[in-house]
Amino acid sequence: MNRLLVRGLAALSGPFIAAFIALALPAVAAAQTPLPMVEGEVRKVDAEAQKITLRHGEIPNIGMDAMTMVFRVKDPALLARVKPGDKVRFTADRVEGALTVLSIAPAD
Ligand SMILES: [Cu+2]
Repeated sequence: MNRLLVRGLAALSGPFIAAFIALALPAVAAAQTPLPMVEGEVRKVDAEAQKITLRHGEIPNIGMDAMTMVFRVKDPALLARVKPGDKVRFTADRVEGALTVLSIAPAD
């Protein structure tokens, strides 16, 4: 490699690394911010379609008021823990454009 190119790369890599860290840190912080727990009641479970119908309270992180609606479920194993009529607490977020339940458990 010619010397000029090596010097050029060395000069660029410092700012590049700083920019990378500046961009990556907020993403890490965002990923670690816990989603708010939402109260709900299971209306229907469709394990085959990986969907669940929930009557839910307000979901502040996606700006949604209380209603009954169908969600996708991130992991079908979540559906084994709940059945229609159960009072639950869950987290939901928009994943690839679809409103998706990321965690769910029977309420105490
Ligand atoms: Cu809703």
